[in-house]
Amino acid sequence: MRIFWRTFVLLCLPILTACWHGDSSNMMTIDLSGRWEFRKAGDTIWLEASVPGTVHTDLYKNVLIADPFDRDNEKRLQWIDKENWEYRKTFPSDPRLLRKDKLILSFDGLDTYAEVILNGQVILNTDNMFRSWEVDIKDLIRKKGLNDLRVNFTSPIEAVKAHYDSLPYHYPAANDRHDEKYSVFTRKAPYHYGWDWGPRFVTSGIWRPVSLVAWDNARIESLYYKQKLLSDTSCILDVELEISALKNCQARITFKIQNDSARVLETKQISLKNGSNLLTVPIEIRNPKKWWPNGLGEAFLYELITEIKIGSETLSASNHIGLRTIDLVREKDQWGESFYFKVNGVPLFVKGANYIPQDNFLNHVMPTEYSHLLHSAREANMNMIRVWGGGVYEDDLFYHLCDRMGLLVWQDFMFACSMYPGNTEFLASVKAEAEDNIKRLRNHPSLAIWCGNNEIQDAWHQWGWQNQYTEVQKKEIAQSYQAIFHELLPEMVSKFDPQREYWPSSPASGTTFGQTSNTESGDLHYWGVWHSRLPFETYGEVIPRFSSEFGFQSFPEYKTICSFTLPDERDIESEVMKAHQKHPAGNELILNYMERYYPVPEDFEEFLYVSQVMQGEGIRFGLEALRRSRPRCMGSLYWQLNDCWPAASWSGIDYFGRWKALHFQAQRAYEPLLISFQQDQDSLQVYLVSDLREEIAGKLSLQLMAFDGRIWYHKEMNASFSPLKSIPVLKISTDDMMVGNISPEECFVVAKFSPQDQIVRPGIHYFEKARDQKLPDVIPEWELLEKNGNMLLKLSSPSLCRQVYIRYDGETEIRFHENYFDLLPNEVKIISIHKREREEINSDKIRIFVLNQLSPTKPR
Ligand code: BMA
Repeated sequence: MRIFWRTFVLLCLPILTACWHGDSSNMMTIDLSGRWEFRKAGDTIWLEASVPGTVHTDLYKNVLIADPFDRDNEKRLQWIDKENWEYRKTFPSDPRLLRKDKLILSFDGLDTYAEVILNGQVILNTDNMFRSWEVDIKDLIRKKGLNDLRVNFTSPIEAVKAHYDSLPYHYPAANDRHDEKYSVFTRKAPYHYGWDWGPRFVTSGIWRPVSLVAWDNARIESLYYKQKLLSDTSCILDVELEISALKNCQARITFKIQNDSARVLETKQISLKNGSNLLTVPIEIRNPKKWWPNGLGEAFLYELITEIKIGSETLSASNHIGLRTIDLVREKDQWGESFYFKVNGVPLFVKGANYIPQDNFLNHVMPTEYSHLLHSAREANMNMIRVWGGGVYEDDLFYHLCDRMGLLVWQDFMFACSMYPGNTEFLASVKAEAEDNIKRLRNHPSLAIWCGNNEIQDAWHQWGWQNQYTEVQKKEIAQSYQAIFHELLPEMVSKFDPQREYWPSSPASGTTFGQTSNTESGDLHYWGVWHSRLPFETYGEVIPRFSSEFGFQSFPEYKTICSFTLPDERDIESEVMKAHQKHPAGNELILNYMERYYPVPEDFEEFLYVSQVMQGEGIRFGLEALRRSRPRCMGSLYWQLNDCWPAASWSGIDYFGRWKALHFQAQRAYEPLLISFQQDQDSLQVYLVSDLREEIAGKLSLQLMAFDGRIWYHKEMNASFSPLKSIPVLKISTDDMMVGNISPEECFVVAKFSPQDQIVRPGIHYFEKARDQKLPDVIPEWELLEKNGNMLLKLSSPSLCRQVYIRYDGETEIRFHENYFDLLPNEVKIISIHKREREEINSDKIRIFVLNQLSPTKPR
């Protein structure tokens, strides 16, 4: 487990959350999170517990179990989810609370089957991790002395087992991806039951904060800024408010822009009646500043304050709002039907990745980790993150950071890779879950689209799931699917967030049940590479309209592996390493592809390195192919951005936040201006791909160079990057270039664009796979430099060095600004080093890997 400091989290969170949570001075909130007690049901001794938290993390903190992520401990901890667990806390009655008219106990999240008892009385039963819950406790709270609050969790397995066993048929379990036998009945994060990149820890616990909330007169239950119109001169927002009032009263409502010296936009008198009040107030922002996704402009946010004055009391709420239009454009064209997002009228090529929860134990994810991960996405030129449907609806902080960083969010509802029941109770639970989360997230400008589920439609129609059922059963299961993803969820989106698009399943070719994915319309998950073992080259052949998943695994770096292994377990096939490789064919597939494309090192650390090089270069090839094919394809979300534990996986950033080769490669492939190559039978085409709105003109120079630096061919021409386009600007026959005695295994092409070489990275093309290249037996020369207190690493080499990986083996956690790059002959590269202040870098601890110099490799 990552080390975590609760005090740090507790100190930071209020500061961070206060920025965007509504608050009102007539309201009083007491946080009941923090220290609780827990025990296994039936035990007599109570132990210390933390809220938010889970049973697993509380057991670990009490030293009752070993670190769940260490070695193969996972398999020894499977008993935890078969038990029932009890939590308790006592708290005094604050007299100021008691004086308020209304007093509510509020749970932001309970995982999952909980019975809540206050002072001996059952006040709540829950069955959905994704919901928030409130109970009026005004009459139950003790006027004097301590209150006794208990939350008893039933095992999520035991809670559904009898029901599961009694059914005449079972819902399809997702092939080899996870064991979800019992999960379909439980509205709980699907990945908790194990996935092909994550362990099985079926948690229970109070996973989000608990508080007491008290108020007089009235409370704002929900606030929705519905954008009616946005032009360069005006933005009209309909503010839809839901206010609970405790009596009939007159009030004055005022809207202000905080970041414009609290300028008042609108103020008016309103009447509230006892009970629930719905009202809509239009407001106008003149000469609005628009919100833009990363790469197209500033992600500008207005802080809007809503105040309601009732007598001498004021209710207030603050929200950060971004003004932008976003449309999903699906129009017939020469390739079928388009599928792209238009933001403020500008067609956006989506660049991003799929996001999974950052930990199996969500209380371990610190604000700094959210920030590091999303900053990393932004640094890699991403503009969209897909919150994948097998995890959770993320924390407010996640969306808040996405708003600030210009990262659009593709938001799945939390359903993945299985069919679900459609009985009334289940549908009611999903309905409440959808309402809670849509209302919570709809004001975020980053939120681009709601999507029903991950892969279920394709799975039902194409993965052979139907074979096991009778016609009647098939009909029944399909009807449940229809009810959830084609009726209930779209209805909820159009009711509570009517301006956002709903897409029933990712992938899909249309919005009708049965429109499975294809390359002509909608989005596609392309798993020909990896799951179907097809070559990386197929990334250049299968061009979807929007690629929402494709990926390839690698191992994390050595330091990460050391965090969960003992020295003698550092072997791909050791039991412990296999316990951290969740895809059944994972190791074999990595090896199989490595044999096809790269030298296969015998040495463990070099093997890890080559696995990352292969993933990075393979996916980069795919990313560039998708960008080259703009506007036919308008999106690339690779699988996957991050990890939930230290393991082999498809991620580009590992569990500790360390960038793998893939993240560096994605950063390059996602740059706004890209020089990219397409090799055909006997020619090479150079593409200039631009995501910018203005034309960039200059000179393109192209050289064919031997690995030792000798130039064999040279060409220069005027060329320009056309706004928002991908244009093949040059086509040369390979015969024309490869004159003389040079063979494809010993040369490459480099294309540079001047005078914009500061913003356009040279494009490099190889004719042969690394496996077959005759790389010179060199390693870069390097030295550490210090400039204005910053540490730099200077590297150079007379000959080409392929995939230079600089590793720091010291204690200090440092990051090289660039890594996993090709060093061109005679190039001098200066890399900045990110480290914490005052920490020393020991040059003896720097180690360099290159494909040129691997220790003995496996014979072919
Ligand atoms: C995708 C995802 C996940 C899975 C990944 C790798 O389809 O939706 O279900 O982890 O493939 O197999």
